[in-house]
Amino acid sequence: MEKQQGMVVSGYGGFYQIRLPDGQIVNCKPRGRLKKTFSKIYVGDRVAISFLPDGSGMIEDIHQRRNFLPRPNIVNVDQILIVLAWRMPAYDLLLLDRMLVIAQKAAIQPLICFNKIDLLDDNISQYQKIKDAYTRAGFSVFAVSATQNTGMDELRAALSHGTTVMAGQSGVGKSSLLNRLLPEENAEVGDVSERLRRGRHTTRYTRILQLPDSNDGFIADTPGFFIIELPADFTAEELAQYYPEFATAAPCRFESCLHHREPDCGVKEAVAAGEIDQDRYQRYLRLLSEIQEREVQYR
Ligand SMILES: Nc1nc2c(ncn2[C@@H]2O[C@H](COP(=O)(O)OP(=O)(O)OP(=O)(O)O)[C@@H](O)[C@H]2O)c(=O)[nH]1
Ligand SMILES: [Mg+2]
Ligand SMILES: [Zn+2]
Repeated sequence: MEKQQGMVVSGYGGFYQIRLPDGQIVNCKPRGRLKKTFSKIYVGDRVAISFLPDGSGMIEDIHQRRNFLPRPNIVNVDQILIVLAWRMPAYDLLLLDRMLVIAQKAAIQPLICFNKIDLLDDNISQYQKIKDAYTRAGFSVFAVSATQNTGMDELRAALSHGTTVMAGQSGVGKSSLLNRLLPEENAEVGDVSERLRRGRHTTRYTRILQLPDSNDGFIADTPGFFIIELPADFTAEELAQYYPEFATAAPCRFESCLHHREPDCGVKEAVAAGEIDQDRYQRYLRLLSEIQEREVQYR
């Protein structure tokens, strides 16, 4: 039987929507035997399907995954656009650092997107300081407003190739950005509770859409979250390797230096000299102690 290759663009209730190379979407069910060999099918999976007489399809094979992102749950992505809001809900830089670390461990290129920049008011220098810290660390930072349609051209250019997944707290404006990028889509947009200052989990399912004027640019909208944890297999020793700016510091005396209590630490010297952002370093210590506490617990 003839098989076709495609990509899982969404899935719920036991059905998966598969996009074929020509753009056609086919509603599919997985073959029973797949459930035994693979625990789950994820959005982003590359699959082979066969057609049933009624026009629906059957997922026959799931191809090897390039990478796996635990949260939001998606596979085979090239970039993660970490979306924060300037206000409502207020940005959380510890959450940002957590996501930057998780993305790098999964070998996914992170991009940082500050949305609701129209709410910046007279805090421009505060924003500039944050932007500088992350830019100097080597990350791309975008400032946009989905509602005012500002900064969207730069963002669009950064998303034109490969698959980008948007991730961030509920209410930061991921679906609003999607609607700017794909004006025909009309994704449901929620409001932010006045009392709690956070979103209401409007988006329920992850789905991948093709960007206009692009052959191979895809964007995924995902449900928001409140908290995110470092994966359980994260070690204290590897954490620093996901802080690119630490690599610019002079070498430490000890090769196993965690840049915390050790003497002759190049990273601490660079922080003291103002070459590495003090706040980023403090948040690094927070994550380090979190991992260390966990390691003690499970030992
Ligand atoms: N002021 C302002 N409000 C915005 C902007 N972008 C989005 N919003 C508002 O923020 C609220 C939440 O937007 P959504 O797009 O639903 O947020 P989301 O990230 O998709 O939320 P979840 O689906 O719950 O994860 C809506 O009321 C939007 O109108 C912006 O640039 N500026
Ligand atoms: Mg949404
Ligand atoms: Zn050190």
